[in-house]
Amino acid sequence: MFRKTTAAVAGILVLALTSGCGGSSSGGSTATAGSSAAGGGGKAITLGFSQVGSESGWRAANTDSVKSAAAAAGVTLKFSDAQQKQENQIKAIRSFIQQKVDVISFSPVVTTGWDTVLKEAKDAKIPVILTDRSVEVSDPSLYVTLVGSDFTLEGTKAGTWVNTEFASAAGPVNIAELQGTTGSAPAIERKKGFFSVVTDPKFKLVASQTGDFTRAGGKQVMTAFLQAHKDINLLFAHNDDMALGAIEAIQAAGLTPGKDIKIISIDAVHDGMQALSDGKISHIVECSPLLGPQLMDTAKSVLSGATPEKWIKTNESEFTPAQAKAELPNRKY
Ligand code: GYE
Repeated sequence: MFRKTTAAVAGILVLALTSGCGGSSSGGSTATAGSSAAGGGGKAITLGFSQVGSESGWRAANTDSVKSAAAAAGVTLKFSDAQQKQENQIKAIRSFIQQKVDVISFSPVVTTGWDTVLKEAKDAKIPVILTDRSVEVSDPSLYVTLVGSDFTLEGTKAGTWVNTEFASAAGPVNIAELQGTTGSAPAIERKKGFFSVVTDPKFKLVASQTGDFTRAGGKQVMTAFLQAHKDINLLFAHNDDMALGAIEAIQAAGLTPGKDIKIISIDAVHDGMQALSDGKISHIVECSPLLGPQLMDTAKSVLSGATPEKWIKTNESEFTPAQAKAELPNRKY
C-alpha cells in the first residue's frame, strides 16, 4: 500500500521531470530511464525489461508503450534490446539480477530454454512478469504472470475469415504462409489456431516458411514462393510487416495484391492498416502492442504482495478495409 502511494507520487514528479525526453536504446545496450527518487522514504520501483528486438512496427509501438508507461507510473526502467537473440535476453536477465532490480519483465523471443535463468531470478527472490510472449517451463511458478494476447485465438479469427471469404470457392485454394520467428509463441500458436479451423480439403498449404516477422524477410520469402508456385490464391502472414514485404514481392512479380492473391495478416499497425484501407491487404486481425500500462499496474500489485491471474489477456478486434479506413486517422501506432 505504502509503496503504491509512494510510486504514484514519484510518478507525478518523474512525469514532470522527464516529459519530452524519450531516450531510446538499441545495439544490445542497456539504458536507464525514469527516476529512482524515493518520495516520502519509500522505495521506488526498478523494473528490468528485456525486449525481443526491433523487428516490426508492432515491436516499436510496444517499446514506446513500455517506456512511456514506466515514466508515467514513476517506475525506473532498465531497458535492454536483445536483437532477436535468446542469449542476449539471458544475459540481460542475469545482469538485472546482479543489479538487484525489484522486478524483471521480458518478452521471450522463443518459448523454450528459460528454466535455468528463471530459477536464478526466483532464487534471488525477484518476481518475473512475462509480457507479450509465453514460455514453456517445467515449473510454472518460475514466472508470476503473462500480460499479453491470445495468439491461438488470433489464428482462429484469421482462419474463420478465410473460411467465409472462400466459402463459395470450389477449390483448390492454394495457401502460402509466412511464419513468424521460428519457435516463438506467436508463430506456433497463430499457425495452430489458423489450421484448427481451415480444415476443408479444398485448402492446400503449398508453401510455408519463416520470414522472421520482418518486412525484408516477408519480401525475400514471398519472392521465392512466387517463383516456385504460379497459382497462390491466399497469403496468411503471421504479422503485418511480413505482409507488407510480400506485397512488394507480389507487385514485382506483376500481380495485384488483394486481387490476384488475397492477404490476411495479424497486428493492425499503422502501415498494415494503410495497406488494408488501400485494398492490398484483405483483412487484419488485431494484436495490441500497448501493454505498458498493464505491465506497470501488474508490477506494482505484485510488489505489494498481490497474486495476479496467471494470464492477463489483451482485448482486441479485427478490421475490414472499410473499418481500417475509418480507424486510420485515430491510429496512434
Ligand atoms: O505480432 C510481431 C512481432 O510477439 C505479438 O512480434 C508479437 C509479435 C507481433 O514482431 O509483429
